Amino acid sequence: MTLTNPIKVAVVGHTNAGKTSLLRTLLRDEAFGEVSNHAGTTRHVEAASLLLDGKPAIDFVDTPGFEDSIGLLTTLEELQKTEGIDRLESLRAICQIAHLYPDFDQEIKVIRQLLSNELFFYVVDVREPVLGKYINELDILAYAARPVIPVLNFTASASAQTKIWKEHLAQLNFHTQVVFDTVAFKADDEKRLLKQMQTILSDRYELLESIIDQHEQQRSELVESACLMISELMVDAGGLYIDCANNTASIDAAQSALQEKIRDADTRCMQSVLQLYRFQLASISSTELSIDQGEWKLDLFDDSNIQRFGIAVGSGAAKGALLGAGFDLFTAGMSLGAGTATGALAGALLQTGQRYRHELNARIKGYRSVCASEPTLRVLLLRQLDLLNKLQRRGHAATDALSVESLSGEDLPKEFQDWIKQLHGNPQWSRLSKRFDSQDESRNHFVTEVADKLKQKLK
Ligand SMILES: Nc1nc2c(ncn2[C@@H]2O[C@H](COP(=O)(O)OP(=O)(O)OP(=O)(O)O)[C@@H](O)[C@H]2O)c(=O)[nH]1
Ligand SMILES: [Mg+2]
Repeated sequence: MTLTNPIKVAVVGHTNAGKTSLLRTLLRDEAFGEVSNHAGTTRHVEAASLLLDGKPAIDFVDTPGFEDSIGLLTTLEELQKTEGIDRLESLRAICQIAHLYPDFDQEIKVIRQLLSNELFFYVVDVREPVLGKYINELDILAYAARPVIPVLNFTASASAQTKIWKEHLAQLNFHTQVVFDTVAFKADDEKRLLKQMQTILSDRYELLESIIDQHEQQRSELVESACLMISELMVDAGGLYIDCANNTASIDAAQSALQEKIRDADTRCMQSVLQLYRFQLASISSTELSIDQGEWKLDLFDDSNIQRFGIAVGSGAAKGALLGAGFDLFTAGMSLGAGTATGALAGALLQTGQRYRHELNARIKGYRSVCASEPTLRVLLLRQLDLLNKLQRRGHAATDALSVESLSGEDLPKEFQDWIKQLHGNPQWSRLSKRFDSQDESRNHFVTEVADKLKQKLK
């Protein structure tokens, strides 16, 4: 591709329409500018570039919102009459004598951008009726005689009047409009916006095509990397055994150690996935959240998690008291002793004895081993997958709570049960374990296979 200057785009519109939010989403940057529900949040022009191969490809400017377009239009018309100048010249004139119009301080900042950019995105809050002030804003944009793409924002809202806006805009000759909810992100909408730019800026076709390609490539790389991270987590958590002596204190200590290691790995994975998708941990915060400041709100080993995720309690271990504790306990001998978990232990042993024969045989009689139970691993995987699904659809302008929902076990690949068997049979695959064997190549093969299946499961 030959080197070209970046495309210069000004994002304009009524105050509070979501201009800064649009840029946050397009730039994948939650920290860009300031976003708030109050009118007049952006007081100054702010620039940022969308990069292609590390170089600026589109230079965006965010602008303050129009507040008094009716007054501004009247003033511009007066200037045209008194000075005998045309519409474009009246825009230049008002910038030169800006000090005479302190009330239009914000609007004149916008006009300066109208004069120095090659394309405008006009952001519309489609929850609003098509009022005269918006038509006036479009009139002022037309003075600059540059192309405009109306961007219909808030389209995912229940009160969106998208159709009415489209009809009105078409009547005003704006036939190339795009729907783009900055919070409920859809990759196709973003692509459509870039395609519209291609039709309008035909000499920028190649550059825009490269941006579209880059977006697609990045998107598939992100999914690939995130699925690998989640797969690694499952292998690390599922293959981890902690040995302990056959007494309550020792078993308790082993359970705590197991929980801590798996919890940490789970949190680290969640944080890595958030970072991969460029969501800041600190920005995701609320007391109601499932994720707060990069921490899961609901503990993986919390009973209610298993219920929330609607997991069928089927296995012998799961039926017993061990379900709540989120781990399975194995013993080489049948001298289980009296304890709250006795029934479950017996169930676990009877059903899993075959599966873990190798493991069990390796135990010295009287010693035990704890590992994460199948329901726990199910929750672990479902939560991570649900988060990933949500991040794929989350615009970087989103400020709402990020939470995982109850999913049914059906959302996991059908191979899940078999994976757990393999993991429990291969403790040397877990990087959390003392038995980890970095030379075991079958681990990589397994991780890739799981990641591929997880990718297919994504919605
Ligand atoms: N639900 C939802 N909220 C949005 C969307 N776009 C913006 N918002 C919210 O609307 C409010 C205004 O968004 P901003 O991006 O600050 O709007 P702006 O046009 O830059 O506003 P000014 O700078 O004041 O002119 C904020 O509370 C945003 O979180 C959207 O598509 N959906
Ligand atoms: Mg703003």
